[in-house]
Amino acid sequence: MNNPKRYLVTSALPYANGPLHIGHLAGVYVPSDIYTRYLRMRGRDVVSVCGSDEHGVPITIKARKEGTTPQAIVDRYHKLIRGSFEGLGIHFDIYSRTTSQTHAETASEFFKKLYEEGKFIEQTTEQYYDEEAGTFLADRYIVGTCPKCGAEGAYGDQCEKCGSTLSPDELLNPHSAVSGSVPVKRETKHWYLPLDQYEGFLREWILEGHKEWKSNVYGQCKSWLDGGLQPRAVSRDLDWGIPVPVKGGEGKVLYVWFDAPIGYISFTKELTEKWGEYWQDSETKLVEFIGKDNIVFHCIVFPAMLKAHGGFILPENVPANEFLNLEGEKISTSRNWAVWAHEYLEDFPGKQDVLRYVLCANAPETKDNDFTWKDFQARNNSELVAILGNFVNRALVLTHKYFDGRVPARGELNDYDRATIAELEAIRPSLERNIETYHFREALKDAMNIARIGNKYLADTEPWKLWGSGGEKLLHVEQSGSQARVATILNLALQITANLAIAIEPFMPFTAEKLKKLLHVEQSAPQLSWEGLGQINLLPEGHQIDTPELLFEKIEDDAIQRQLDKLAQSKSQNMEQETTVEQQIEPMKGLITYDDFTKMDIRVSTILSAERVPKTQKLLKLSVDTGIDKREIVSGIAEHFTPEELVGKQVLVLTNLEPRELRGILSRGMILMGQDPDGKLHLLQPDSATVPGASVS
Ligand code: B3M
Ligand code: ZN
Repeated sequence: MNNPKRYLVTSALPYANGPLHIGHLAGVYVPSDIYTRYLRMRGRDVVSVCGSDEHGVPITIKARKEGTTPQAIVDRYHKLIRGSFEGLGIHFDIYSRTTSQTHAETASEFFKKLYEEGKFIEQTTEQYYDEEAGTFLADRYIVGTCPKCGAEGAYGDQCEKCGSTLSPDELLNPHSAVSGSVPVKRETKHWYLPLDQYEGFLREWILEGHKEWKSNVYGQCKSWLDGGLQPRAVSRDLDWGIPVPVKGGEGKVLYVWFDAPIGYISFTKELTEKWGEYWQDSETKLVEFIGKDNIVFHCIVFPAMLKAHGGFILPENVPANEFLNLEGEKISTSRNWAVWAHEYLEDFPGKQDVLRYVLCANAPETKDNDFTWKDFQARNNSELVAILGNFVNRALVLTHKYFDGRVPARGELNDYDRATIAELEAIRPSLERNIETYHFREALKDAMNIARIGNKYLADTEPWKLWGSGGEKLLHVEQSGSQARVATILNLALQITANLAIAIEPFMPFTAEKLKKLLHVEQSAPQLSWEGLGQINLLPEGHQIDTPELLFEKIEDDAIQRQLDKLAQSKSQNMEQETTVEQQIEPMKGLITYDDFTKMDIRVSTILSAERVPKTQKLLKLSVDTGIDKREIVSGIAEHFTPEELVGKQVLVLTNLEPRELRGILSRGMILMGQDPDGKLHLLQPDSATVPGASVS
């Protein structure tokens, strides 16, 4: 879309269940802030919209864990996240939250319209239900053993250990995260958006119409479309969220991924009465900044929702980044393997731009990338300090030294000056093209090249050698020929500095502000608007600049070491947690004789039937074929196994244990089990079918 009338820029709504880390910043918010700052500098009509995503199951899980309410959780993190954005100069025209009234109404209306127009299908399916807690269990609430890697504590939708996507039915030994009990299947009705019906539209719109999208985004869309789209549930059985506003929706809420993207619309409404211009006029260019894990929702699901609703524009582009790792490992909130935005702001006060710079210079634009503290230090010391800071400082200091801090007159230009100016002029088109095509790393290089050009210019022209030894300040008296040349050189150097103040602003707004102060120009000085970029008449002759100050300071090893120590601490805590499990392995019992052992009669037995012992939590009544006889055994394993999953299984039974009466049932024998330190039970089974009665020796 060339020359859109206005821009609408959205940034993925961060979940209000944890703080922001550098992965979020590099993936979504630093790029979107650069983009919108640039558009504003160019005088475009742009609104930038974001807010906290405050619904969804993880928030309720966290609340339960901490013994508090979901509202308390989202209040805490909304505040923390908003503060981090402000601290880092990441500016939105509105930063709202999906618990707002306007949002609830907007999302509710959206759902109702689709419902009334028959855009949903209703389907009743069996879902896990926790009888003890009296609630349906969202996938996240079902935990069990990962069928792929064997890790405990895998969720019904995903194993965090190996990253596999799962469905609750695949989990081994599923149990409820709410009560710990074994869930049962129960019927429940939900509304589905039949994505399959939108496949044609999506294919044409994306695969034909948006070949210019980043290849990671286009590729993911293509593979989703080629894989065939399925109807997707847009409601959930949960008590935290926006109530389903139609008949039969009692006790159900909108699925978080249904309501969250509508937040972009609600928040625009909260921002301006003219929200319709931004969302309903085809001359608006909508750009959605996201991380790669959000691609399907923004490129497939949300557009299908918008299409089903009608009347809204679609995104022109969805520039999604890949992931940022930290010191070679995946960033992980639960393992505290992250650099948290709010901690960075505390540990490195005044250095917001250093982080913005490093995260942009190293942004995971085309592939996953790694953040290391050594690289952070190196980029600060050898790029920001040595290139940008150094050039600006030299230009300002020399101006003070020779011209009392006044911009000297520019005399005749020589060929070298003209070549330098030509290089400077070439920056702007490249920088613009790179930002407008979301190549922010390259764009940042363009901006930094202005400092490189400046450094080289001063190094090659050597004004300090030209001035001569006297060093008197000679603005108003007759200058020697070479001193006039120094005036020209410093005039150009200062113009280049002013160019820098413009070019770095989208990337490093704090530094741009500081630089403008040093140049003694108004923050919104018209000559330093974007249009000034590439010009050499930005600072008039005689203009007084301020006393030089350093823009950046070196970051010493000890500051970096402190950060590395922090990470090392997370790592050892993680290891401790893992080894405490090992340490809980029971010590060996006292020795017994072989005779003691042979007294035990252990047989492979087949479980013939199993049922819960009424009015108990833990007990199952099993009838087993021991080969010797068929008998009943009462076993305290009901919290670990469902009756259905036991029937037909072969297990080991200690058959000559003294019979015992439990709840009026005579239990004859004991099923042998393996038990993990955390109490989890495993059946012990022969590795292939064995005749019942086979003895263990
Ligand atoms: N809350 C962010 C995430 O996946 C998710 C984005 C919603 S954007 C509508 O971390
Ligand atoms: Zn796994």
